Amino acid sequence: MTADHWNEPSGAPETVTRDVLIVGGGPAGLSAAERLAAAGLTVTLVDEQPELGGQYYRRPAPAVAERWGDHRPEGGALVERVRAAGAECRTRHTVWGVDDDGRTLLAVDGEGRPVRLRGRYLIIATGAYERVLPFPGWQLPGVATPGFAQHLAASEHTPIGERVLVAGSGPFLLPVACSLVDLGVTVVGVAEAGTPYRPRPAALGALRHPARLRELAGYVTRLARARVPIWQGHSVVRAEGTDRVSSVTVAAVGDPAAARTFLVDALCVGYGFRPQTDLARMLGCDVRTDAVTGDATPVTDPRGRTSRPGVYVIGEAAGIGGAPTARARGLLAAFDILIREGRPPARRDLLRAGAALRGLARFTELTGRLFPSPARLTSSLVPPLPGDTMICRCEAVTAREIRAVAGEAEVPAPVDVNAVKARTRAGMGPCQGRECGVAVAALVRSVAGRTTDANVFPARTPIRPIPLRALLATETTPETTPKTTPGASPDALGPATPQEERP
Ligand SMILES: Cc1cc2nc3c(=O)[nH]c(=O)nc-3n(C[C@H](O)[C@@H](O)[C@H](O)COP(=O)(O)OP(=O)(O)OC[C@H]3O[C@@H](n4cnc5c(N)ncnc54)[C@H](O)[C@@H]3O)c2cc1C
Repeated sequence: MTADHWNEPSGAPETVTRDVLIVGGGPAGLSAAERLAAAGLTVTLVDEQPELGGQYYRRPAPAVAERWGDHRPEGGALVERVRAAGAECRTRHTVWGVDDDGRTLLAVDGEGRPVRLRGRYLIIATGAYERVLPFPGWQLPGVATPGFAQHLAASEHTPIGERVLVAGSGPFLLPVACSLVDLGVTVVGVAEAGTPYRPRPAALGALRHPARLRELAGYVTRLARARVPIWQGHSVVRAEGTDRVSSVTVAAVGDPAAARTFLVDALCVGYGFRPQTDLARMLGCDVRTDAVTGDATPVTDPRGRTSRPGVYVIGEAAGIGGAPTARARGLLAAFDILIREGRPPARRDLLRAGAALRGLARFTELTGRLFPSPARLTSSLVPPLPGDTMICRCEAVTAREIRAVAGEAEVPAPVDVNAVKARTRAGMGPCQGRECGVAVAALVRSVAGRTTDANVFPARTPIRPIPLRALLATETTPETTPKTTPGASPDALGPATPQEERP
């Protein structure tokens, strides 16, 4: 919550009731909205950003679009189709919690006014977070994530620095390095913690995806032309600088002695993405821990159905797979709702969408085999971190402090990560542990004899900072006229999981 908003007007409270309520206007949410609105259902799509598009279809700033063009015009076209189909699009609307009834979403608009959102169906399409792992010096200005560098490049045509090192793991690192090269940046190297590009039998599966192979060859060729080395099996050991990062040391994973230091003015480090599941967890949808990634992932079927009837989780919020997978998941969820509403799509469309999702899933599986498992990377990179490494950047909590609390005899095993949070303040800052939660859990597990039953901190209200007045006004919000289709079938949302059982 933000105290500086205390005196701002919260305005007239409002309750929005629709056939379908979609949170997240990225490829997944937009694809679902287009089909559902075109079929005549009342649809409201909310997104906290000023423009729809999500991460992949992020709209360039108008001045950038005018001068440099739109890097993904198909995204703009999709947004136009969603609006033309009649979906109500509410940007600058941040969903921050779930009401006690377990089904009404609590949001705040761009002016700080509270808005309550209800749908006979709820679709959660909130996307992903970047996976970050701490290292000494990661709190320095100039250290960012590859996704942030890509945003600056795509929407602002602005390089994150002049001499940049890109590091971490995952297929996203190479396109980010290419975007930087295209902006004239000196990319000193790409440090990939795994060895995905080394020839081996598992890589033969890539031959079944020629378009992806061509894309990869394109990145590698562009980087080779710009003389950007790709160091496989290497990760960042530390970043140094006074008022901002000025050098970064990279070493072979597991062999810090063989280290090299590079002068930089920016460093981008990320280990791929992980699903953003706070809302799904607060709605009481079942989640499971993914064995490969270690992430809490909502249990969904290919149509996006969750354990709660009428609640769907789609796109990267349901599992990482890239923008085409996010779109396919959005489409399948829309088709499922249309079938339930007695407005089935053409059988041909249904079969095509199912086949597309299966094909994309095969590529995602292959990627998972070629790149190191995020769970393994976390447990190899985090435990050896020096004691003075800042783990929670918001609250300045070090690895030493977390180990000390986790190791105390009176803290019972399995260690509750919330107990560590309460004692150290790790995870209590504005990001609510989204950045450090994975590392805190890994550190707890690294303390002799300690285990933890959670891989991240549980989702807590509010999931985003909100004005205090919006919180107070939520108590008194009157019901306003619902807008659902005439003769609509009864509420698809099943009974809410009791509040006390919701995480
Ligand atoms: C920082 C970042 C940068 C990325 N850049 C790229 C890229 O350049 N190229 C690429 O191929 N992939 C990129 N990805 C991966 C990306 O997630 C795509 O695969 C794709 O955009 C996923 O689509 P989606 O619809 O599932 O989610 P997204 O596109 O992420 O859309 C989710 C939307 O939900 C909104 N949202 C989330 N929580 C709330 C809330 N509480 N209230 C209201 N709105 C909310 C967000 O504002 C966002 O617009 C990036 C991911 C991240 C996290």
